Amino acid sequence: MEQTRAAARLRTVLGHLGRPSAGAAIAHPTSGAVSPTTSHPPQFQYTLDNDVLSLEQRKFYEENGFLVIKNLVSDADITRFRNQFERICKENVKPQWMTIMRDVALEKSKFIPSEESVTKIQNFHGDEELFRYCTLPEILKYVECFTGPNIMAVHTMLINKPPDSGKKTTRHPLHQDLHYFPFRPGNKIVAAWTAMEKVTRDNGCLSVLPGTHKGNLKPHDYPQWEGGVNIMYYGIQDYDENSPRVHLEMEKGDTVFFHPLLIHGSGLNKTKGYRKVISCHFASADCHYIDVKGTNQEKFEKDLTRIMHKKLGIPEDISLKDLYKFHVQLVKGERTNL
Ligand SMILES: O=C(O)CCC(=O)C(=O)O
Repeated sequence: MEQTRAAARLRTVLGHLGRPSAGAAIAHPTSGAVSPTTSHPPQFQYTLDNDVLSLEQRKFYEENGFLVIKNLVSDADITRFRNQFERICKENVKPQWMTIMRDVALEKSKFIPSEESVTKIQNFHGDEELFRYCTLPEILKYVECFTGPNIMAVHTMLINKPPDSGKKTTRHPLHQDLHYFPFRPGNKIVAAWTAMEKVTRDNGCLSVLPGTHKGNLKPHDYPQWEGGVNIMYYGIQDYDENSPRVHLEMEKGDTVFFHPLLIHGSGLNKTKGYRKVISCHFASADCHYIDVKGTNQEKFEKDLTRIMHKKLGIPEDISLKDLYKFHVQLVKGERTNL
């Protein structure tokens, strides 16, 4: 019964995405007929009133916790992000505060400064060229539909998923991004994730469990994977196995916006190429900080501050909240709170 309901739900989501089954390319998920209006205006919890999203798009996000906007970021901008990424990997430029990550399967002795040895860069707010992504008007126009007019860029990443070595370490376990954030409410936080090239199931596109943004923040821990797991790749053990999963195959420039409680992850990169995406999490400047001590997020706080201490010399006893206060950046409106 549960499985039948799940299958029906998956059909509905795939119908919205404009494709007949999981694995096929997404058609235009943001277009389509607007549902007939009813005499009672719908009550929305996850999106704000403005004239950017159609009624259908709002309903889709409310119901599923994500929304794909096709062809949002230009080829010219993506080329600029790629070029800057290459300069960073080759160590031609060394932006401040950035964390460079390498796959757990890469042997230290084989390291040479190149794109092939960097799986992810985090916190690129110190790099003017990459940070342009977080200020693009076409991105912020959509972000405002979730956060309102005062917008902070709170976390940035460029992910360069390498070809899998056979150890399956290129998977990203299912997780909720709110686990990493010491501020609330979650409904005023949104991720923008832009494909820098075609992303498919073969090169490890994003997988999402539609509707899970309506649940709570679940306990996260490192999965017990035989080949090892990358640092900070926490996962959820307790999720409904029968929950429908949607693989977001996207073209270069397509952007998905998603809620920080949406359960998502990404698969193995089975190709020989490096799958690149650029991403920023945004939050309303009206959000408030929370203390994560005594919560399931505390382990992450300890891990992160240990790394920041080792790599950047930041005091080890700094709280997650203070770490964020220090690096979040206003990108639109006023810094009211965060
Ligand atoms: O791009 C990916 O592979 C997944 C990224 C992701 O979910 C994350 O870093 O939170």
